[in-house]
Amino acid sequence: MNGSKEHDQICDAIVIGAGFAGMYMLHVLREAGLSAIAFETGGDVGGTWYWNRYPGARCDTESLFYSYQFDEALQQDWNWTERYPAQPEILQYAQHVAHRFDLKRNINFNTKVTDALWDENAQLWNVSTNKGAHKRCRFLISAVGCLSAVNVPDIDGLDDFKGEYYQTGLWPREGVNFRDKTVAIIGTGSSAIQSIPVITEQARHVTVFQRTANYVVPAQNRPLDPTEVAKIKSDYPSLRAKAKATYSGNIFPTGGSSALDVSPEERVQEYENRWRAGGLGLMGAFQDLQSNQASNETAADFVRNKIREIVKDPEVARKLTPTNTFGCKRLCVATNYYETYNRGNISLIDLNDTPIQRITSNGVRTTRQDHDVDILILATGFDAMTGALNRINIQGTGGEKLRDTWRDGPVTYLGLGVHGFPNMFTITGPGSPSVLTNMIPTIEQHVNLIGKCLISMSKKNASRIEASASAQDDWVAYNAELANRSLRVTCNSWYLGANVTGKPRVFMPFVGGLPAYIEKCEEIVRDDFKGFLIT
Ligand code: NA7
Repeated sequence: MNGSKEHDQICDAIVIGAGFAGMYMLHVLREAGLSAIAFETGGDVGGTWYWNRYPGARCDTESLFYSYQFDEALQQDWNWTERYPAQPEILQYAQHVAHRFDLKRNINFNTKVTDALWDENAQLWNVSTNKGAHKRCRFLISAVGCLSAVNVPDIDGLDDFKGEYYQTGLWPREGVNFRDKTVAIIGTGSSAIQSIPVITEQARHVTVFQRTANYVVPAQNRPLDPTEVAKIKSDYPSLRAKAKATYSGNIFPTGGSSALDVSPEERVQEYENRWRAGGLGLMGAFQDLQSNQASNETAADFVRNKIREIVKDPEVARKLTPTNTFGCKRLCVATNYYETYNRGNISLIDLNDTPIQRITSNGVRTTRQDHDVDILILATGFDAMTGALNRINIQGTGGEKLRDTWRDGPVTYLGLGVHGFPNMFTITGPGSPSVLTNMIPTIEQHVNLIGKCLISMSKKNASRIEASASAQDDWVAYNAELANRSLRVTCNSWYLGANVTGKPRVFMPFVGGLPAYIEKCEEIVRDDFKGFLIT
């Protein structure tokens, strides 16, 4: 669609982003009879899955649950082929949803929102884009995603490299040919860990530059069996409800209360069962793994032993063995990650022993040697949770900039609204469970709440909503208190912003679990959106 044609029209809502959050938000707004458009930087729908096309990219949540549940016919009709969906299949699903609900007619693709300025007199947001469009709307809804602003680390000489250069989070649509090539990969988070086994199968040699060893569990991915799928689909409502009642919105069996309550043999058997089952379920083996360091150590040791069993070269196994708290950084789920280090065409450089000095025109120079390569890949993650919003010039009442309000870390009420930024909602914003949960159901919960709020406002003829300063302060303090009780604050994770130079160290997602969060949201809805000032 052509944004400039509608220059003077005021729409009810502008949605920033057309990933899974933006698409569903558009649908809900339209169903509520509101006029809405979306702006999307990418050339099509899919959000983070549009950009993260690196080899091996796959979701770490099971496909039958990493999907929308708002429309029964949709969830019955769509057929996933594998236990964990690969990136191309997730994009096909996004396309299917966009066509099924005719969403694309309201989405401006290849268009980045640059500014959003609140006009208190008119009670409207003025939104500008890099295409020169200027639009006004009553409500600004951020669906920018938690992991969408790519983090480019401050490594000297990045621009000097003369070979092929890629970032996992901005992977070229046409793909990359690794045949007979030498490759350097910087980073060992989920993106690297998924892509390294696939790239190593194709390339001549791969050199991995690791700053922190991560815990990696096998996905145990497999094609889905039609009988299993039919069984899940016939029981979808109760399985979805069950998932919603768990800490992370996933369907792993709930573990015992403490890893220390059972014998060492029973404990290891529990870990072994979950390792064999595959995926993130190991995190839920016992309920105190993120609150009791001694319990946590038992899970950490279990994975460390697995690494020593799998990796044949003891020195490589040593380097791959994580020393930090298990699950403190996001647990990585992959296929054949540790096994790949038994191949002859891969080397692992521990940056703690030999730091990178600079990137040269030919490759990576560490304090020990030059590693000349044909292809350099940065798998260095994201400016998570706040980066995408802070890169837009968002100004609320009195011209206050969001990035200034968040200078010392993000502050929100429920991760949904920010004091000083009226009529702005942030889907899965910092302060909500978001990245600690299965994202699509969590997105739906937020979008449904925003939809209810707008319908209620329209019934009351209300035009302005803003998170109250006191409700926001209380929520921020509560979140910080819970986070400080968790072992999750003990390492340099992206949850804390620790991966981005200069970013304030604040635990950004709500750590109290999905059930507690949903209960709080339901309470505020019952209480006429308590904590928000509606006028
Ligand atoms: P992550 O998980 O943030 O991983 C980034 C990796 O890059 C991680 O190993 C970092 O080491 C490393 N890194 C970052 N900056 C540097 C520098 N300057 N030098 C060397 N190494 C560096 O991002 P991913 O894209 O893999 O995954 C993000 C999420 O997407 C993931 O958790 C899933 O939820 C999906 P560090 O650990 O900071 O020492």
